[in-house]
Amino acid sequence: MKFKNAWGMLVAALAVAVLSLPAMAKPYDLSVDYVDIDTGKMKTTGIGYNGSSPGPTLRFREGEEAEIRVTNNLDETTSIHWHGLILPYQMDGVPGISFPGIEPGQSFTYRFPVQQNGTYWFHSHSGFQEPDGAYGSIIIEPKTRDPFRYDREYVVVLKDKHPHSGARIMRNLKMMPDYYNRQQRTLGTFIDDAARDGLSATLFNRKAWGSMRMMPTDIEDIQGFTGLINGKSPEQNWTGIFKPDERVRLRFINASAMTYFDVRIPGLEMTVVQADGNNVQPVTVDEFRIAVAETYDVIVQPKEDKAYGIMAESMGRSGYAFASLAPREGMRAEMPALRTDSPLLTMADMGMNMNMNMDHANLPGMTPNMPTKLGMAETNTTPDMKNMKGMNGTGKMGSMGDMAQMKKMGDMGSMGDMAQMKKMGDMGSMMNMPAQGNMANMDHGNMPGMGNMDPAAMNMGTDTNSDPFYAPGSGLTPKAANGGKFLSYADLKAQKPRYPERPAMREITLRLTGNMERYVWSINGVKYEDAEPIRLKYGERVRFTYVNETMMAHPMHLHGLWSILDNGNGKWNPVKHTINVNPGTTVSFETEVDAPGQWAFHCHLSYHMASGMFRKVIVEGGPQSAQATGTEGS
Ligand SMILES: [Cu+2]
Repeated sequence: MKFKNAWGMLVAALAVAVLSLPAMAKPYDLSVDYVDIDTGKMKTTGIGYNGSSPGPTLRFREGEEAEIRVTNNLDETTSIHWHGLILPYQMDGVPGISFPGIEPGQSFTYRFPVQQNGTYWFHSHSGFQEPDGAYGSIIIEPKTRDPFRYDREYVVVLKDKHPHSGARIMRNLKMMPDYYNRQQRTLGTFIDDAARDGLSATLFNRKAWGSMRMMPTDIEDIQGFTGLINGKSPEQNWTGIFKPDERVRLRFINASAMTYFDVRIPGLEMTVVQADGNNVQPVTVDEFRIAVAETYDVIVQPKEDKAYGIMAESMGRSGYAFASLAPREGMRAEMPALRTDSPLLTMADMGMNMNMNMDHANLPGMTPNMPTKLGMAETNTTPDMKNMKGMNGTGKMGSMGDMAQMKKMGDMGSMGDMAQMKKMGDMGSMMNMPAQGNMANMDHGNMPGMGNMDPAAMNMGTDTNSDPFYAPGSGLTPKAANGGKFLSYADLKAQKPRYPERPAMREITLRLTGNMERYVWSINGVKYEDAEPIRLKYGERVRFTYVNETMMAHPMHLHGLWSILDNGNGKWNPVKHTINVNPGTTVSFETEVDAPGQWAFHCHLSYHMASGMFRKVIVEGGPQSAQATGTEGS
């Protein structure tokens, strides 16, 4: 009897022990290898996992203990960061912050408890291995059921594969920041703009861009890539199979180095159920924009026995990825026409607002008499313009880096000499100018005429901006291709709040800054190597506010701690790992400082991160066992 009792107790104790011990996940072995990347048109050597790029999809279940052994077959140091996973900082995979990295020929075993569920991804945090192909996906099954139904699922990983290696791209950008920006505006577009917006507005715009040393097309600083879905180019047509009426969960991951994609599936609505691994209250959209490093899970229900296209155009329209959802293998969806309405940055994206006082004195070529709308004559004169070499003979009006060149533009606008105008491809006749006398009168020295400018001509407030996460009048504000619903950050509401709501104890403002001329990207004007770490205290709640002073969107990623995006939904504010901050906007998030150690915090655009838009965050205090020890790295 006594024995039986003791035995019973032992069994019970064992059961408790077993229950409280996390189950071991199937251990993974990942080798980091040089791999061939073949997109059909482009064959390059890149970096991948287990012999391929992208690497495999790793599957875990919430509550398990993950074990992943990584073996470095490269001839340089490597690392893997588990993007969006909450884990001990020593397992976070950032060389110099979490650990020293994995030397060639060496292995490192990552072990961590899996404390969450959803769609995530992993990538190298060393050099430019990630743009070179070192990325893969992670699916974590929830402990209990998901609050939505689906019959099958696919990971859909987006990538902007460039023929140049990441290291080469970085060198070229440092030498010439517009090296890969091929959508240079030309004299032809200048004429078009003048016709549409008025010459004065166009001149003003060009001058302003010139002085910022940017172009209104600087939406994507790396063009010339091939968009990949699950490693396949549009021609290679990755295909996900479905049976009509099935609910298909698509786990979109943007593993791009630099590219935001606008994603749609013509003929299907998409119900967004998760963002950055956290379930959100379902919202049905026609299209969504996915910033670099973000994930969105959507559910679609194709009903017809036909192929549907997954279309992902880059935000700047310089590239695209395409794949099919089809009832059978070998089917290819019809690809929709590429949108040619390449967005142009506006004054709003410079953080300028037309209501602000601008420096009028320096604006060349405008007078109160200047008509703001020069009626454009029939377009058949346009081809002539293509032959124009540009005012200064460079044939590169578009690059317009400096004021000297701008002056010449101003001269063109003022055009006291109509003969010169004639030489320039007969602009006079193209531009239906009311009277040549008006032109002759123009005085470019001073500019009292700004007040007369038609704001609409400046792309300011022309369309009703329904997305509060873009500057009013921004050229980047997306529109759905079918005129329907485009997802906004404002639509994201947490399915279940992860943290109780409480006020933040302090606020840290981070200005996102850059100098495009030298291709330096920074935070508060200071690049990583010159910056002090940001210090947080374990247990506090901190509000971070980004002020984007650059004209590019930056996907900001804080490691180790969740970013609770303040999108005005209070306790339902969505919880993310990557927060996109558009040009000319201010975005806040709060974080519960619940993970001790030291963490990376950076823009996820590879070349912005590498050129200084990066900070180390040190969480002071917290459980002794997990405290930060090293001061390695800056
Ligand atoms: Cu950036």
